[in-house]
Amino acid sequence: MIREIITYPNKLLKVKSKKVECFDQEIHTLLDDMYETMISKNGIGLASVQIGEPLDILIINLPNKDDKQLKEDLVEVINPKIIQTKGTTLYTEGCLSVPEYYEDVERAQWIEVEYQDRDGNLINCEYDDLMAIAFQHECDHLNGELFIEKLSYLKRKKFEKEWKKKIKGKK
Ligand code: Y12
Ligand code: CO
Repeated sequence: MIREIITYPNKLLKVKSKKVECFDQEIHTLLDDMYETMISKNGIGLASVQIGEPLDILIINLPNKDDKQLKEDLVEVINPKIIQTKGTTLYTEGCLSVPEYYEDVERAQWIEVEYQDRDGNLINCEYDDLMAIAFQHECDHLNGELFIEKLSYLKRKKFEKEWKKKIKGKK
């Protein structure tokens, strides 16, 4: 089922997500809903809190070398931990909860992570470049943080002014 995506400045986006303890059908349905919702909005990453479920769950589905976004490349991540990071990289990020806004953010270029899959199996792996960026962006959601919080003071001020104007125009 396609669910509604919560957008900034909804306070739920600031909530710290909770650890998943039970890997049951409810979690599987939530993961399926997240995938359908993300694809329906042309997204490549989504955290469950963005559809109103503050749980430690995120999904990432990057396009492949042929620019095709295949479901077989979908990564479902539950209870993630970033264990180690290396280097830095700059990327112009976007977020389905902050639609039509993109800005450069600096993050680690390489990460070692640990998480569980939909059946509770423990996974340990390493990611770099876009996958590492997406993973860090989505983990921030689980901590109640958005990429706009990483902007400089002046960029954030400009964003807030533009965003208020945009929201007002939609009322
Ligand atoms: C690198 C950086 C950040 C991420 C996090 C995941 N971000 C997204 O999936 C962003 C998607 C997005 C899609 C949009 O298109 C539509 O909504 C149709 C979009 O444009 C508009 O809102 C008009 C903005 C963001 C992963 C990797
Ligand atoms: Co986001």
